[in-house]
Amino acid sequence: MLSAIELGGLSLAVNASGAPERAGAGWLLPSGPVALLHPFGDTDFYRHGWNSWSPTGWTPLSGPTIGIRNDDERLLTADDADNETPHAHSGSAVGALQGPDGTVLLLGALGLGTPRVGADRDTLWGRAEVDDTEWFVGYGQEDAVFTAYREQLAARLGTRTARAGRVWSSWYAYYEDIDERLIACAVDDLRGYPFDVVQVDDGWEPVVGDWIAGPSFPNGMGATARRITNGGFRAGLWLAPLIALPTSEIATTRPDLLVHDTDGSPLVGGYNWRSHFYVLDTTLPEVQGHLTDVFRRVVDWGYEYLKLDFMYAGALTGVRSTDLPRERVYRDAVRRIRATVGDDVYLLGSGVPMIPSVGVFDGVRVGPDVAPFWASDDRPDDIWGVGARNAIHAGMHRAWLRGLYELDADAMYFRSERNLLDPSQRQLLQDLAAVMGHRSTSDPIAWLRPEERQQLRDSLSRQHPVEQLDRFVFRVDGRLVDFGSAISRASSPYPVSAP
Ligand code: 9PG
Repeated sequence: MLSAIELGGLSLAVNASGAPERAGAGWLLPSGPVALLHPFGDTDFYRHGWNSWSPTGWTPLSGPTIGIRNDDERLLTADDADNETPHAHSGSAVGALQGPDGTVLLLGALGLGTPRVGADRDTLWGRAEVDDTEWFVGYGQEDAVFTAYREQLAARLGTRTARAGRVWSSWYAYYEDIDERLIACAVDDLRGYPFDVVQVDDGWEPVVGDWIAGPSFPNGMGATARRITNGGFRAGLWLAPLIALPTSEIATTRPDLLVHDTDGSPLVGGYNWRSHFYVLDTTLPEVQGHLTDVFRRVVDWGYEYLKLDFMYAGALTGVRSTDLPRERVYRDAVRRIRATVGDDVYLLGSGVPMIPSVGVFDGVRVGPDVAPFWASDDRPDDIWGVGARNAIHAGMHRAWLRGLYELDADAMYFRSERNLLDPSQRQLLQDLAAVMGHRSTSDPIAWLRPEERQQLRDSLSRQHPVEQLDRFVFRVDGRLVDFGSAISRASSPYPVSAP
C-alpha cells in the first residue's frame, strides 16, 4: 500500500505491506518489502555488511558498489554471498542515505530474516528472505538517527552489558604456533600488568572441529586455565564451535551431523586453514547435545571468556534437519550456548552475523583482522582485508553499534618489535579501542622495550574519556583524533567519504 510519511520536514512516499506507525522520532513499517522515494539523488549510501568481517562503509551511489568482488571463496566467509547485488548498492539489515547538513535517511530492519537494504538515486528499499521483521525509518542528524535505530533494536533483541576488561590474546603475536610452555611463560611475564583476561587463541585444538586439547597442550586445557587463573587473570579460550575441518573426528565419523548442500554433499561453509570446512547442523538434537558437552567441558576446565569464531557459518543457507529461517537457527544455537555457559561467562563473537548477535553476545568483532602493518603490500587497494588501516575503517563505520554489545575493533599494539606500524599508527589503534570499548593486545611483555612496557601499563590502567565530534572525529583523552583523515590517506579506488 502507498502512504506518505512526514519526517523532520521531509515528505516521503512509501510503499509497504501496511500502514506506517509513528515510533518516537521515526516510523515503523510492517514486515514485507518496502520502498521509499527519496529526494537526495546521487548522494552517499551507507552499506552495512552482514558479518563481523563484511565490507561496511559510505560510498557515492554514482560510483562502484561496495562488496567483495571476484573472490567467491572469500565472499563466502566474509559476507552474505546469497544476497550480494554487485550491480546495485545494497547491504545487510540497515542502510542510510546522506541528506543535506549532516542529516541521514535510514531504513533498518528490527529483527531476523536476512533483511537487505539498498538504494539508487530515487529509492531506498528493503526486503528480507523471511518477512518477519518490521522496519524502522528515521531522518535527521546522523548520530540521532542511528541512535534511534539502535534503541529500537535493543528494545526487541535486548542488550548485554558485561565488560571484558583488558584482554591479552595469543593471536597477534604467535598465531597458531602456541603450546603449553609458551602460554605459561607469557602468563608469568604478564603478572602484575593491568590485564583482566588472558585468552588462548587458535592453535590449542588438534584440529578445528574437535574441541579437546591437542598435542601441544599435553597436560590438558584445564592445566593452562589454572596457570592463567593463578597468574591473577580470568582464563579465555578461542573456539569455532559451529564448523569442522574435513579431517576432524566429528566430520569424518559423523557426516550426518553436518549441514548439507542440495546435492546431498556436506555444505562448504568457508575456507581457512588451507582447506574448506563444514558446518554443524544445530537443529539436530545430537548436535545440540554435542555443543552442550563442549561448552560444559570448557567451563569445567576453568575458562570464563570465550571467543567464538566463524559463527556466521551457522547462519548459512543449507539443508538442515529442520527447515527454519537461517538467522533464527543461528540465534537459537548461540542462545543454547549462552544457556549452557551461564550469564557470567563473557562471550565474544567473531565472524558473527551482526544483528542476529544482538542480545546474545557480550562483545562482537566489527571488522577484519588487524595486523602489524598498515595495509597489505599484496593488496594495497583492498580496504576489506587484513591490516590496521582496514580495521580502523571498519571500526569507524560500526561505531554506532556501541551500547548493543562491546565493540571489538581488534588488537592494539604497543610493541615496535616485529611490527611495521609507526608510533602514530599504533596510537590510532589504541584510540580506536578507547572509542569502541573492547581493549585487547597480543604483545608479549618480552617483546616490549622498557618505555613500551610503561606505555602499555599507562594505557591499560585507566579509562580514556571519549567524545564524538563528527562521523570520524573524536576527542580521546582531550586530544582531537581524526580517524577519517587517517584512513583516507590510504591509496584506494574505494572513495572514503570525508567526514
Ligand atoms: C584464528 C583467527 C583469529 C582472528 C579471527 C579469525 O575472512 N577470512 O577468511 C578470515 C579468516 C581468518 C580470520 C578472519 C577472517 O581470523 O578473526 O582474530 O582468532 O580467526 O584462526
